[in-house]
Amino acid sequence: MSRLVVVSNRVPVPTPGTPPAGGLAVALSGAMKARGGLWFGWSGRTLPPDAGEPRAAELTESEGVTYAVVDLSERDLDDYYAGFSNRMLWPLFHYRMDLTEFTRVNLAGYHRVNRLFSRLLAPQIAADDAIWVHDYHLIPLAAELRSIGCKNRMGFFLHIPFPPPDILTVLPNHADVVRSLAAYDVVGFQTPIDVENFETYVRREKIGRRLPDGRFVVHGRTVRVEAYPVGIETQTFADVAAASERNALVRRTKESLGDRKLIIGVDRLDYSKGIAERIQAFETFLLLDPEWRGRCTYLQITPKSRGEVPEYAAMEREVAGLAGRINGTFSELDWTPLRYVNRTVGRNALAGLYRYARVGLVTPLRDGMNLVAKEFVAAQDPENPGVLLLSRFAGAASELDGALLTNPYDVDGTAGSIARALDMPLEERKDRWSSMFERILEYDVAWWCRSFLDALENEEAAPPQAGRI
Ligand code: ADQ
Repeated sequence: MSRLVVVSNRVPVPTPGTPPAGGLAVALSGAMKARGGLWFGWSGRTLPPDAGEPRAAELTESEGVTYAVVDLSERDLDDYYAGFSNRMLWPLFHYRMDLTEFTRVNLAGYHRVNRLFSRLLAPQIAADDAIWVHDYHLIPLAAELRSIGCKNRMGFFLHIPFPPPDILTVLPNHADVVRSLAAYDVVGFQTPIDVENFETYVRREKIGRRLPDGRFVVHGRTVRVEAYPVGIETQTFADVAAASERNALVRRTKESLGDRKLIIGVDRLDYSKGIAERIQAFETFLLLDPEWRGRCTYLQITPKSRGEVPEYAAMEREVAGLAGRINGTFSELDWTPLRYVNRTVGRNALAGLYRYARVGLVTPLRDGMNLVAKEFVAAQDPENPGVLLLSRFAGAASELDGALLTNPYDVDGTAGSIARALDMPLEERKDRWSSMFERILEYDVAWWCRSFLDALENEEAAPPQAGRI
């Protein structure tokens, strides 16, 4: 088994006193601990304006894994991260052409940082290392590494949707982006729909074909392109949720609710998550089903994110305005329908709140997978499980067949589904929940990590190389 090199925009360098990293980081660092590994990416820090380019990554060791991080300049971050990654690729890949902003300056910054990463990573790579690159910030990395002679096996996983060709081709440099994907040996998407979109693009643009064994030839390179749906640490999360009765925050929240049913939503403040539409659906539900007023409380836990991108500030105002309107309209002296909380909550408390909730609202307008949906299912009490109301446009919908599926653009329909979820009899709740739980127990984050790495391992190794590159 070769050593594993993971590359991602941010690197979860373990530091004493900080809370443990999420499931993905645990799975990836677990794989690296087993075989030796290096995790490379941005440090999260900015370089002082007069510092020039970093000449080497900063290394730290922990439990057999080396963490190599690079500081980036303000300008690089503006162009590569806030600019091309988060104002072009993120909205476009989430079908939001209206929110994209394409500039040559941002695109140049995107390539500049990918090139910088390749130059700083290359000296750390040994000839037989397997390299696994994560997400849309780093699509060109393999091509950059190959351009300086790196012949290692390289895999790429896209955590967000891969859009259909009519949307992808809105990107002026779409041809380059797909050519860059073809520099990898394995490309992983979240769902079969993403693979289908890739296949349609390849066929329409006449740049390759699918082989009988399922792999693709694109621009003359053979690439395995498959769906590897991301999972969570299902059993661990279920255990944490079951033990959460003792958690002080969960206890206090339960007490404050009395015998009202809890409806919960947990998302980063991001326009892809459909938070505004969801709050509107809750408002419609209160209008159409007045008997539920005073008998349920909707808790929306939403930490702010990407404040440096203007669209996020606009959305923050919109959601806060909606939340205020609902509470102004429907609140009683002793009841507030919506608790809107802009903060993160620790894993234990989160697991306990999911478990206590009767309904989980996961209604993104578009989502690569959505781990909250899986966490909600994992956390339920098998004897009295809650109902997952899930957008058909979340990647998770292709796996979680026991959810109540909803179209988040259909506000009235979603309002009706909230009522249906609250009224659902216990037997139906149990049936729906158990099929979902079985699925996520088998296809957990360890399965995801293992199956991607097996595919990468089994791809024909590039011709051997002497020494380091
Ligand atoms: P995200 O868009 O960040 O991930 P998601 O999959 O839902 O979305 O993961 C969010 C994580 O953050 C969950 O583990 C959740 O528990 C946690 N979280 C959210 N709000 C929180 C809060 N208030 N307090 C504490 N924790 C909170 C991207 C893609 C997804 C894909 C993942 C993984 O957009 O589609 O599922 O990567 O591939």
